Amino acid sequence: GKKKAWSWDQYLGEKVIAAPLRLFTEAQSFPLSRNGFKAGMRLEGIDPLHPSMFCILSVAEVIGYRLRLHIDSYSECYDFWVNADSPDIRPAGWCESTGHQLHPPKGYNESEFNWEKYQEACNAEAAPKNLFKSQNGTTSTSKFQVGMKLEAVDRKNPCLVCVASVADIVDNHFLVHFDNWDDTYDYWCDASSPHIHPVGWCQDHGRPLTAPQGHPNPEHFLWEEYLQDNGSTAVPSQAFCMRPPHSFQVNMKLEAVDRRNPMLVRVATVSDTEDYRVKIRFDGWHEKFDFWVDSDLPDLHPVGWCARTGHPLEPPLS
Ligand code: MLZ
Repeated sequence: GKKKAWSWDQYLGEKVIAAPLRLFTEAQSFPLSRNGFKAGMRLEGIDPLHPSMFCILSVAEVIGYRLRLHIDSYSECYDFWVNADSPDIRPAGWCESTGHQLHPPKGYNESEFNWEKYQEACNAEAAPKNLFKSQNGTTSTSKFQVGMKLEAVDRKNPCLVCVASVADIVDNHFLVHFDNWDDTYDYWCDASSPHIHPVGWCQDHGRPLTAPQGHPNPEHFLWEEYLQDNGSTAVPSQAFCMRPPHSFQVNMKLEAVDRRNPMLVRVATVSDTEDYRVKIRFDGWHEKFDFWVDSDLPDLHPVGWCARTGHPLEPPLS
């Protein structure tokens, strides 16, 4: 007989429960608009491997509400996927109008880069401004200022809390940079992030604080001395407003991007939880492939997201 297509409707039941919509962030939930981006359009955006850098990107592929972006003049191996409402992408001219440095493609001079000439040279159009989501967050960053110091989790080495600075601010997000390290550890977050703490937090919580790289006396790092030597100030502690833990529970079903092949979205299950993280298992996969992610990762979606946005969904392995 003919095999019926896989569907959530048949898969869900008394013991197979979809994670409720209210557990997801706005960026994870069903989008309110269509994805208007088209292959070939040019834009500006953050290089995910160097979060401090804004580059020229082209839309390489559009699937449903997702985009594969290419960093112009670099290898396709650096291409990456985002949702169409990502805060990490901006229209042509955004860097100039917000005082951010734009890193032009190889072969172009930073000071001479001109969008109009570039579009002509590539015979490509810039993505129209109305395709970008206007970013209107609820958490205020007004107490965070560029140069201020804080203590932050190194998300590549999550057991380390390190001396860090606010390196950039865009809308309600800011860039966390680790003092004397390169920008590959940097990340963007808002004031509600569980990964950032005020100066003195480690001491108050009996945790070791990792000093800046090359600090002369890393075992005896003193904030007071460091702030004075650098003429810098601490982010005021009232600026931090850590969000409450998520409410995902083990066994809840959802849709999640495959990290190894990020063009794919798979049927997935929450296999374990922590306050601010969930462990993801792709249905039918061995538990050894489980992986932890922050619960607000924009690559997690409610059941039905693929169907709603016109994206293929990879059914469970059987
Ligand atoms: N083992 C790593 C740790 C780097 C920690 C950086 N923290 C911002 C290394 O030494 O390269």
